[in-house]
Amino acid sequence: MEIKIKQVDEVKISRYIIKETMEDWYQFVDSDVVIVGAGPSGLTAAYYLAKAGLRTLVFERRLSFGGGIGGGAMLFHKLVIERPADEILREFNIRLKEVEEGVYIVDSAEFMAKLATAAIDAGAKIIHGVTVDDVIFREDPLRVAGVAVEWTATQMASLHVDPIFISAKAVVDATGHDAEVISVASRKIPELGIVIPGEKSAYSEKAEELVVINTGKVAEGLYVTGMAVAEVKGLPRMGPIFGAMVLSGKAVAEQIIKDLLKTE
Ligand code: 48H
Ligand code: FE2
Repeated sequence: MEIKIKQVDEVKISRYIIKETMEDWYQFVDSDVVIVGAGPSGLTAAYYLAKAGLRTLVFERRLSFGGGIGGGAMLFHKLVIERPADEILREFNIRLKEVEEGVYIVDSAEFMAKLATAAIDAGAKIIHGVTVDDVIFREDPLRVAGVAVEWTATQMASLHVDPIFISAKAVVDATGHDAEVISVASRKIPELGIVIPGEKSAYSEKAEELVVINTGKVAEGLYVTGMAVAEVKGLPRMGPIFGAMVLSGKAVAEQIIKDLLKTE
């Protein structure tokens, strides 16, 4: 079989990549929404926000999608989902096995891949290998107005490199257990009055609903979703049941859409 492969030299390869990358950064430096973390809550939020037409940028520290989804439960590659979160997963064509009425098992690789695909297809931009290590704030009125970002690799090498800034009308902390963005905001902007009680031990039946109910705005321009909600609001953890993560992602998106697009 004869294969005729188009020839592209190294200079062209480099130029195309540099130009296209910089065009993305140039465009997204002024975003509607910045989501920090591409775990289940962040990706679900990204899907609904992008679908609503908001310019949505996701920064993910690692070179992968899905946050805690990939590790499954103690590396067992299955997770539990409960009603009504199954409706969201069905929207992404993720297959569910019903093990009792309203309780489902999902395959972790399928969950990660299809959730990321849904967010990207809806129009969200996801950039890997970037860590958010600070926020931008403004006074009158006091608000969070964006984030400071750095290459994860630069951070790992402990190099003294200043960040660049991305402005956003809404910043979403979807960083999981450590609530990294809200933690830095509470420490460096005490005027925001954010006190972080920390996550409590496991109480699955209660934790799922509490996380969803407590999802939302923590300060002007600053929102919380997913496990970060438990950390910021002092709620129990739930273990490898992920319904609340996607429901929380959807809830934060709905709140932001309402706030930014002034819809009901
Ligand atoms: C860029 C960052 C930064 C940063 C972190 O941990 P995640 O999966 O978060 P959630 O809240 O969507 O889902 C939580 C779930 O995975 C979980 O742990 C559950 C349900 N636990 C229950 C229990 O009892 O333990 O994803 C967060 C993502 C990760 O991919 C991080 O790499 C990323 O955010 N991230 N990215 N800048 N500063 N901090
Ligand atoms: Fe966890």
